[in-house]
Amino acid sequence: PVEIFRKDYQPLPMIVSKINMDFSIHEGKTMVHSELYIEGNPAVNLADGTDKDLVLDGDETALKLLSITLNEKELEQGKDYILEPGKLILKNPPPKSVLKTTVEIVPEENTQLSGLYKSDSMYCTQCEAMGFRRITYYPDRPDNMAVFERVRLEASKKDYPVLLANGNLLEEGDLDGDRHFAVWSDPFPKPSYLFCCVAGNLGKIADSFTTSSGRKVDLQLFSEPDNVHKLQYAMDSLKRSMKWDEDVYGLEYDLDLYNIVAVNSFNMGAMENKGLNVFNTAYVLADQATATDTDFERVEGVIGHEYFHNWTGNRVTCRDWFQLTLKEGLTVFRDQEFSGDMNSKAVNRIENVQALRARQFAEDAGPMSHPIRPESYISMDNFYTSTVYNKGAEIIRMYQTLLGKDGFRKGMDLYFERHDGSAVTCDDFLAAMADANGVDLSQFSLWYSTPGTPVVSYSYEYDQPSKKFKLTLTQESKSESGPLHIPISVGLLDKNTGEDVVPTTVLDLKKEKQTFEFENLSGDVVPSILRQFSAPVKLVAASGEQDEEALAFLAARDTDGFNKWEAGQVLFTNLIFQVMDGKDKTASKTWDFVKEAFGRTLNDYDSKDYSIVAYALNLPTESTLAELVDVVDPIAIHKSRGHVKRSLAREFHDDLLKRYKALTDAMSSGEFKVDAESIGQRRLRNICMDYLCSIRETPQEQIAAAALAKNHYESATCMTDKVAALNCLASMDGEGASARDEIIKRFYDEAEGDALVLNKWFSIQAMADLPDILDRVKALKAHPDFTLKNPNRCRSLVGAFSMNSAFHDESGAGYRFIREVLEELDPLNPQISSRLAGSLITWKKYDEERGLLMKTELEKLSKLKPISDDMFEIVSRGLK
Ligand code: HT7
Ligand code: ZN
Repeated sequence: PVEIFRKDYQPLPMIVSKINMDFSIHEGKTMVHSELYIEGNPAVNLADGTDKDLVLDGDETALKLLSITLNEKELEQGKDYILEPGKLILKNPPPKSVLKTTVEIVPEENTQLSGLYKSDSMYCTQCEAMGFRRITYYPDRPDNMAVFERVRLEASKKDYPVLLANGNLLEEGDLDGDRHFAVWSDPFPKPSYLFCCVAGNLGKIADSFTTSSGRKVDLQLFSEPDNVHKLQYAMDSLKRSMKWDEDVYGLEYDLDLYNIVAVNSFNMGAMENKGLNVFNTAYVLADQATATDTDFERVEGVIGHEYFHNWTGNRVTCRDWFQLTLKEGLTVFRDQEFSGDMNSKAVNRIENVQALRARQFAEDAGPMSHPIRPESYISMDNFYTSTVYNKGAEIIRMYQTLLGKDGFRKGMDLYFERHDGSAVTCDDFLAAMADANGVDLSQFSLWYSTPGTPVVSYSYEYDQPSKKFKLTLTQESKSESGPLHIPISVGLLDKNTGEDVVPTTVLDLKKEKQTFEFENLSGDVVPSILRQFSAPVKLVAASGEQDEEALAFLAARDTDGFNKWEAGQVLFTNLIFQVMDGKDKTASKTWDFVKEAFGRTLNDYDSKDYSIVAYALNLPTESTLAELVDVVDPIAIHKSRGHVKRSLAREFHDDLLKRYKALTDAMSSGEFKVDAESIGQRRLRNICMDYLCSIRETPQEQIAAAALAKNHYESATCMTDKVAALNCLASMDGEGASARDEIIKRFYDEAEGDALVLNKWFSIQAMADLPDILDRVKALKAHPDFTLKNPNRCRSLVGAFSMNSAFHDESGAGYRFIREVLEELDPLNPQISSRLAGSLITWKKYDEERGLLMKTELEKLSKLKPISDDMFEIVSRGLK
């Protein structure tokens, strides 16, 4: 395996400026004919006489080269061109040449799902990051932007009546026998990773959107015919996204047609191919019977994300793959803002920060830690990470926090003005932001090169005589070029009245240690620091202990929705760790603070922001808790979190039941809606049920819990409630076992083979809290509906189990099981196997015995022969 470095970037001396393609699809064999129009790169001045070779990428394991000509002359291998592993080097072609190649590929055998492959009965492509080289020989890098002038597809009309590619349809027609063809043309120059074509038997829904300048855009969403009725929410989300981008950024869609295709087998969430997005079915299909509220939320977010890429990614793309965050961080930020505007901003922020802490902070604390703009990679597919995406989005959010919304918009306008139609770098983005606002962002640029999560510690004092409040902030990071520029949003609340006496103010923390003074205060205050989570840092008290009285105050009164929630979470966290340390919680002041906050929130019937109430009652997740300790004992975390949950459930049993019943009554007559209020009501009612079902120590309690959850399931009118009930039941044992088994079976039967519902059935069982869970997971792996070939199915069982605390059973059996699965999976789909291997590489975070067991399995994996580059990279980093 070869390591590629950012510092080695060189522009291409020769580029392809135009390409025509012809796909002739036959069962078991597809012929791809390509015509590449080659010219000297105008941006590169080489001295006369210097050889200008054209290096074409081509994966020899996928391509069989049948013919190659240059300007209609057949080429000789060794003389005119050289074939190397992964490359075809064309020796010094004259400028303005036309290279024609014909290759044979076998999509039916493509289990990697990169290039042209078959997902059930449909052919589709996935080219990002380096899939195009598995379709034809080509400079498969994002700085080669070409016009795909004619893309002709030909296939059986009966089996593949729909033929799609990027851009606009030029021609279509019938051919001899059962065959037909379509020719597509995309006027916008694009890199090869945005190429797409699809051939299938598809149903569709169609609609249109009229842009602000009055152009009508046709919108078509395709899926297997049986799923067409689940496409409407995605269509509505697409229209909302188009409107939002016009309203917020003044960005209009540019083609006359926008197509989306849903496919079952897909490695990631979706792909923003120009004018022809491809979506994992899990992120586009949704209806009341099969999708949870979280699924609906995700569909809206991912539809928005891929649509927003049309400008941030497609019109302006990345010069090289090290710049991936240029398009991904920015587009995640845009989709987060869109979702916040469509739903609740506070809920959205809480959910995004929870995800960041659970996944990105964990990644940054392990061997895969890298800056948002990585310095090197072996397999680029391994760098589609939470760091590049989610931390990248936080960096973009910080620009907006520092420059204000108007300043940020000015920067975006200048970015498009300067770079529309080109492939650029993160430095270009930063320069546009700086120049548009006349500010120096050189210190801020360190965020692009600094790995790890910075720690910001705080201390403060109020000086009564001078009525001054002093806040001292200190930063610690892995930056090798001095301190970072960190925006810290702060508000001050009057200690007596709870009023915001100093509204949210952005402090520029630029030095290692800085003191900020607030003057003319009328009395003592409580600071609310890092409001809205204004920077991706860990905030700690310099003294090592947070003032719990202040936290309780903020949990009750902070005007910043995020910090109000956060204060409660810190109290929960403190209590869980006290229990883990064997402290008697009833003797602890923290327990009193937690009880007070929990009871007040639960019994707040005035607030209609049900989701916020629900999140305030929810304990921090096990992965969030794991992030906070130096040595992780997942089983101990699981136990003490469970203990706190049960204690709260017992303490507030009657209140929980009352709230549960009140919500049941309030919701009983309403029709199903996916709006903030309805989602919030379901979320809160399901949390009440979850707490109530956690009380099951005695046989009577087990019977009561099972009855509640079973009744919840039986009266459910939507998937959200069914899943919530099954989640509770799946972990029931003793007297609850028969209800558990009955509902597990019913859920399966009611799924009627629906792939997305079956994924839930697998994952809920894989995450259950049962003593024999590993045997159950092994049995599920042998289930006829299980296959390693479908990434969603694989994630729903194997991925879900790797997040169950039982994965870390001290026998090491969980680790062994994952390693065995990965050995089977790696030859089939390295992108998925290497991702799942992430569950073993964090061994240094665990106690010595566990760590050793994990490391042993990693060592076995490293000896896998053959081993994919993807897996090799993850395992070697994990063993370093
Ligand atoms: N830009 C897309 C990335 C993607 C991808 C990358 C590697 C392998 C398979 C993939 N499928 C999609 C998704 C996005 O961020 O919008
Ligand atoms: Zn993206």
